[in-house]
Amino acid sequence: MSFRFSFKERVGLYVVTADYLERTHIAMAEAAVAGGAGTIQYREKKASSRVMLETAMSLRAITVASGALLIINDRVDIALAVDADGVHLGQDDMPCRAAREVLGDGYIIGISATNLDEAIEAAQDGADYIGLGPIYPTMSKDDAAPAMGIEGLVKVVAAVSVPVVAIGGLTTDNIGGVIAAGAGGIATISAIAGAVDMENEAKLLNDMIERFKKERMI
Ligand code: TZP
Ligand code: MG
Repeated sequence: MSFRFSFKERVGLYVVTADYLERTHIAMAEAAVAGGAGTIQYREKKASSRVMLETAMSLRAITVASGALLIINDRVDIALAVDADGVHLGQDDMPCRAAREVLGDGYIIGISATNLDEAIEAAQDGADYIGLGPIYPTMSKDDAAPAMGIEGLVKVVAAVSVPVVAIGGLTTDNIGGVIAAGAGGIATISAIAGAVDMENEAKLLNDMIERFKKERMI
């Protein structure tokens, strides 16, 4: 049985794992949770369902041991099979309302949006959070939409009441502005996969996110 954790409280640093820059899903997730990441998303576009299931089971063990949330990209069935905390669905995946029918209220459903209209629609359809991006240009997604910048993020934050998890080109150099603009979480592939020491980078990012969120409340 899954529980509906408070995504808003726990999203924090949201690390999206990928076979990218010679990193593996498992290595990224282990380093990320050791560095304090609150959420791990398993994002795999090529592996067979069987391999996905095995990897997702390992990620479930890593996230349960650390108290991080596990979100499965694209695949509602894999999320159910490993008792993940939720799914992350894009504009071409199972629609939010259909996923809710399958999963019920006990699972987190995140929806990708690349603009204001998609974000508003996702929130109206019952998404628990919006994955918004790319904020800045990214190298890790071939078909990424044009970067929207902080202006695009500000508009979405003002229009929806669910947390907005920003993604795309986010690093220690720019997350201050992204959190100040109202992002509820910071999602990244490259900042972790591209780091020499992934755990240390996760810790740096996580500490910054916590500090910037506190400053935002003042
Ligand atoms: N969606 C928008 S950008 C992106 C996804 C999945 C890739 C992640 O961005 P980055 O720049 O590697 O952190
Ligand atoms: Mg998808």
